[in-house]
Amino acid sequence: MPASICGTWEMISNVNFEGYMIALGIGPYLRKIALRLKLKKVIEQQGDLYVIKTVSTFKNYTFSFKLNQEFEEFTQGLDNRHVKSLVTWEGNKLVCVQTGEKKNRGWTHWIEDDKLHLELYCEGELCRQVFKKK
Ligand code: VL7
Repeated sequence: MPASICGTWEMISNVNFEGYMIALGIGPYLRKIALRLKLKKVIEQQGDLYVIKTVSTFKNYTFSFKLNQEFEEFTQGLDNRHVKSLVTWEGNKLVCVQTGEKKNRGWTHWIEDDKLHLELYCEGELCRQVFKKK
């Protein structure tokens, strides 16, 4: 059983968020605001149903999904795209593939040393975020 990713997590590092946002086509003004944010993750799970909230003082993004089931995701308030998302466990990693206009897009969550890790990737850009439990 993978270590639980549930709970409230606070960002402690954020590498190449800028590159990831550029790959998504986010403009310089929004990027500047976004880069200064200390993001929080609030993750809840009931059986195969997950809710991941990305929370900040600027805006929040909530996203709910069932494991192993492709669904439509609208990245409202982020890059505002419609993608088809599929989330699965691959070993100890929670892996999401986001199929749409942007190639090679998705994210991966896992626990390592009591920290929540997140890799966000899009078209060759990789952003690494680490969160500690609140
Ligand atoms: C991760 C933001 C940049 C627009 C606002 C700044 C950000 C945060 O995909 C994500 O998380 C996954 C995995 O945990 C679950 O949905 C969201 C944030 C990526 C991309 C776009 C800059 C504007 C505000 C809400």
